[in-house]
Amino acid sequence: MNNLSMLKIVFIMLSVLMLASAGNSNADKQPNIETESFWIVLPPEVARHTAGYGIIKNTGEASDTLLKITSNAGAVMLHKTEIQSGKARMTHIPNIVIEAHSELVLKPMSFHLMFSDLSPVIFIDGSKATLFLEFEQSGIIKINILIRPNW
Ligand SMILES: [Cu+2]
Repeated sequence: MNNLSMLKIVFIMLSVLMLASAGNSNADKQPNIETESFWIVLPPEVARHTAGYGIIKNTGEASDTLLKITSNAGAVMLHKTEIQSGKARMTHIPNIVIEAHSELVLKPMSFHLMFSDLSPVIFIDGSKATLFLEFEQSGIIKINILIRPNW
C-alpha cells in the first residue's frame, strides 16, 4: 500500500470517528427542568379565579417545551399579562419553549398560572395543591405548591 492510499484510509477513519462523536454529543444533550418558589394566591371566597407564581428553570443542555398544565385545584392555564394601549390584558399561552440555561419567571403583571373552576376543598389557607407540568422532552413533572394569602 502506498503512502497516499494509507493517508486516504486514515482520513476516512477520522471522518467516521468525528461523525460518530458529533452524533453522540447531540444525543447526550438533554433538558433539565427544575421548579422553584411556586405558590398560589388564596382568593377571597367570592372569587372565581386566582393566580399562581413561581420559576421554571431549565438547567440542561437542550431546550424543552411546556405543553400542558393540570392541577387538582381547578382548571389552569398559562397566561401572560401585557400592557396594550395603557390597559393590562391577559393572553393564554398554549405552550412555551424554555431554552437551555434559561428560566421562565411567573410573577404579577407577567407570566402566571391562571386558575378557574376553583376546587373549594383545596382553597384553604395553608393547604397545598398539586400541579402537573407536562414537557415535550422531560415528561410530566409533579409539584406540590402552597396556597397562601398575598396580604
Ligand atoms: Cu390570567
